Amino acid sequence: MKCAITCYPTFGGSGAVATELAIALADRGHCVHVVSSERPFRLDRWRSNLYFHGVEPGAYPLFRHEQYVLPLTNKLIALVEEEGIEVIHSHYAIPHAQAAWMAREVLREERGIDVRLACTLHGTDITLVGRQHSYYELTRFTIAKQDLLTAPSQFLAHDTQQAFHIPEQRVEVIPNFVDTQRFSPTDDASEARSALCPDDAYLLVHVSNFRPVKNIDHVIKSFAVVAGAHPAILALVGEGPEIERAERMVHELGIRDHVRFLGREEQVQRILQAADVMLLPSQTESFGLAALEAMACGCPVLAYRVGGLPEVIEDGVSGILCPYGEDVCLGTIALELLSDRPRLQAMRHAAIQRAQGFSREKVVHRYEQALLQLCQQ
Ligand code: GMT
Repeated sequence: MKCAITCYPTFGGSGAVATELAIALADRGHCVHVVSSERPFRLDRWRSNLYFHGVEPGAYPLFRHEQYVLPLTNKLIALVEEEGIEVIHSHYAIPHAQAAWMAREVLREERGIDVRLACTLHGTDITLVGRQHSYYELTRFTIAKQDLLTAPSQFLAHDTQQAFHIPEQRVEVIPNFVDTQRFSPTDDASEARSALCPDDAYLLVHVSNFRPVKNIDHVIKSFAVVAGAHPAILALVGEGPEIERAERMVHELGIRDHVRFLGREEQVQRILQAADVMLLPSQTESFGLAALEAMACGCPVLAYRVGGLPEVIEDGVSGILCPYGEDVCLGTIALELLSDRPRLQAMRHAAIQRAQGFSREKVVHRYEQALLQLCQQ
């Protein structure tokens, strides 16, 4: 199969899934072209049948804003023509699914080429951005035009059907996946741990792109409950618009010395392996790839019971899910868990076990079958 995968390159789950899928499909012998504005952060392993194509945003003095969708569409048209691409797989509907649809229309009408379209919906393309008035109609139209639609959870599939009036069963649920070799527990996390916190302290971690949906203030408030009762360090991994607010907040709460801002981290598994628990009190998560990666490293996740998280975390077994908005409660629960080492240990094992069910091998096989079937139609 010859396929183009288009995605966001930035630190975030959709880019991570798209890139890991591209690498895994290339390993299965398919020819894969990744198309994005920059090289995606996880595209760090090369194969002879794996290519990256950067899209240069079009700038011209007359344009008030740089153009991305039009150069992306042109790039897709050229790739299909020149490389014989059979399927364009868009990740995150906006604007990738729109660009793919426009490319197909041009190719059909002018070149007689019928490229297949697949789109994996990831989360806020459906739950937030796509619902906005300025995006809704085109998002609805272009997702309906895809030959294959996938979502990483039942929650997002259902939400898509409801919000965009897509017939039931049109959205196939293919969960996100984790590379269980890279994200695995280790007996020797002492180096990473001692670099981050003193011996007797609890190490909590939060990984995200620091957008409002991640409720960073809830992360900090629940951490403050733990730090008020026991030596503890919070490692904040990632970058995004809420970072400054987080910095102000830890200063105001007097916990500046307990919080480490680590920024964007390519080797995030080292921190996850060293951490005791992850805090992920998001407003919503279609799936929570960051949670799955933490679990695979033996780091149980404490989150709110929202979105697709209950499909990943089994409450009380491989992590803990709290009612939405109860940040202090989340902090108290974290403290109780951290002070009960046998329970924490059991939860670590259960988290590792649970993550095995979302292994790359299992899930990529499902994508591969779905895409191959599409090419044969
Ligand atoms: O939809 C987003 O907010 C962006 C996206 C990303 O690129 O980080 O995150 C979503 O996609 C991930 C991969 O499928 C999921 O694991 C995240 O749960 C999801 N984020 C939200 O739903 C907020």
